[in-house]
Amino acid sequence: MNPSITICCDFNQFSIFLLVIFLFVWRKGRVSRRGICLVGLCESGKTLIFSQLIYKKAVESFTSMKENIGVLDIANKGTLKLVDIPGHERVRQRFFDSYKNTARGIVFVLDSFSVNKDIRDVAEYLYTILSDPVVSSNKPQVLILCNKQDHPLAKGPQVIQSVLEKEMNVLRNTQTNQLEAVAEGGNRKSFYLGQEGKNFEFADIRSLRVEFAASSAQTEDFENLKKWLQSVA
Ligand SMILES: Nc1nc2c(ncn2[C@@H]2O[C@H](COP(=O)(O)OP(=O)(O)OP(=O)(O)O)[C@@H](O)[C@H]2O)c(=O)[nH]1
Ligand SMILES: [Mg+2]
Repeated sequence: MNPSITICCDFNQFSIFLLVIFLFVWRKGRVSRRGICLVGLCESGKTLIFSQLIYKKAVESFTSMKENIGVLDIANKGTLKLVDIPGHERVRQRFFDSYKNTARGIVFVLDSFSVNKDIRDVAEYLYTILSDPVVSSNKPQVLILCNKQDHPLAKGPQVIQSVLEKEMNVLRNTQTNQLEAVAEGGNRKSFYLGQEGKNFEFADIRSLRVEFAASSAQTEDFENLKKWLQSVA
């Protein structure tokens, strides 16, 4: 046989071998990630959601300063590890850094009544999470949970999505301008959330699937959240 053909075959077999190894390691990493991180500003309702889902009852909660961890049984899909991350600005990044690598999903909880007032803080925290290098690399599914829907003046998920997209757009422009000013020789930092040349939309974040849903921890309305958990598990 022609030696060059032999080398070519060996090379092809070696590439397939590498691809199989890569797929195996990638799938194993994804399968072994069973965490669901509950994140969001203080008072958005994370701990009440956590206690309703894990203990099936409301426990009186105060501003959390440490995480809560519990196990969720998902029908026919095994278990997920639910982690309630405190929303306090001083500690939330530290706790998120400890659990983000294990996240199969991230539930970003917001208060649908106070969202307009807090829109800058909500958008900043969400932006930090979505542009986190570990998040963009592991690609957990993301649910933006519009909680406190029982409040008579609560905004619905569609309205919240559009307000949040506008705010994220402003934030992205500010951050991009800052990066351009700081970068040496005008070199832009490569990471960009969404699509360049158009206004920010969640659907344009190619590496992440971001969905919106409504809930009320007060009235135990978790229908959408439970459907999402079932699909993620
Ligand atoms: N009306 C209403 N109140 C809610 C709902 N969810 C939570 N709350 C109330 O909002 C307050 C804050 O809820 P927590 O669950 O402690 O908020 P948290 O997100 O854990 O806050 P941090 O621990 O500070 O990050 C509590 O008084 C809850 O009872 C809801 O769906 N509807
Ligand atoms: Mg809490």
